[in-house]
Amino acid sequence: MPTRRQLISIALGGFAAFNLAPSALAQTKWDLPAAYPASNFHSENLAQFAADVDKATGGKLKITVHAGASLFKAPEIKRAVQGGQAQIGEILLANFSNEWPVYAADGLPFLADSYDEAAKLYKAQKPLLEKKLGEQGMMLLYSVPWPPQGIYAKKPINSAADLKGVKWRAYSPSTARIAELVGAQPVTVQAAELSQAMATGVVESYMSSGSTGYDTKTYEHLKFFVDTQAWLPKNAVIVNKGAFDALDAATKAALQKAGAEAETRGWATSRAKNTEYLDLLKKNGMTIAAPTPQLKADMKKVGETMQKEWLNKAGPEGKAMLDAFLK
Ligand code: PCA
Repeated sequence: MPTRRQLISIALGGFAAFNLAPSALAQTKWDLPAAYPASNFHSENLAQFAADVDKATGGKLKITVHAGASLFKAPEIKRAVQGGQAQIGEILLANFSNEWPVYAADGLPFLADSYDEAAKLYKAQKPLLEKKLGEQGMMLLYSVPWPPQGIYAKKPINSAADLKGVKWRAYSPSTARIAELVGAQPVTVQAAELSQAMATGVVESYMSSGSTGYDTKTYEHLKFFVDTQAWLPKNAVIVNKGAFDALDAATKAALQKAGAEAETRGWATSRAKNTEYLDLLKKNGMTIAAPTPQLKADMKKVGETMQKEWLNKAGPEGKAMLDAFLK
């Protein structure tokens, strides 16, 4: 006859074995497609986020970051997450303005043109982003801005007239619209193909951050950067809701905590690296200039036109968001 103590230990042993087996098997693997190179600060932040999740869940949730548009091209990532081909992904919100203008509120020139303004805009935009993504079967995990956008060109740009007829790379509907308004020739090229497009002469000008200028070695092709600080578009990390719901409570909490930390870290890094990138461009032979008063006035007009157009498309929902931001 086993003693009472032995019985308890058998029972506990059985319980432990029963409990261990499924949790040892329960490793979940997620793919995270991202559009920018592994060395980009957004991608580095994603790598840190994935490592944090791994650590916090004791290896239960493994997220593989596929940087450089290696799994899906930038405009395809949102649909991939929505359809569950990827459980989580990083998108550029401004890419989706044709789907829903509010996604691209941060892509409007001179609406929010500093980190503080961008944070304020995010606050007004966030509840709407969460609602819309929710309706589409997804969740917003976090969002981080690119550094402020300036103009890369082959020659000094002193006014909008200097951009007439210039081959202009757009990454979003709004950057294409800017080209139309200044009389440049827009061609949509995502960051992953930008170096190639400059090398072959398809692109001789574009607007983006110092970050993308540095990532793509723009200094090898274009020598001028006008630091217009026109807007700060955001990347967003989105999650498929079904994939999230399949996680246990502790894993869900770990994911959300790591996401919140990645957001705080990302904003700080973006801010800190902005001047670093401009210094690196200078070191590599680029001329960095502040916009002339004429260019400023011209671009301000472009911004006003685009805000009007945006409001017409965004409707009452967009107006309410804008009012909340401007308050
Ligand atoms: N870099 C991305 C989007 C905004 C930015 O700064 C790009 O140029 O594609």
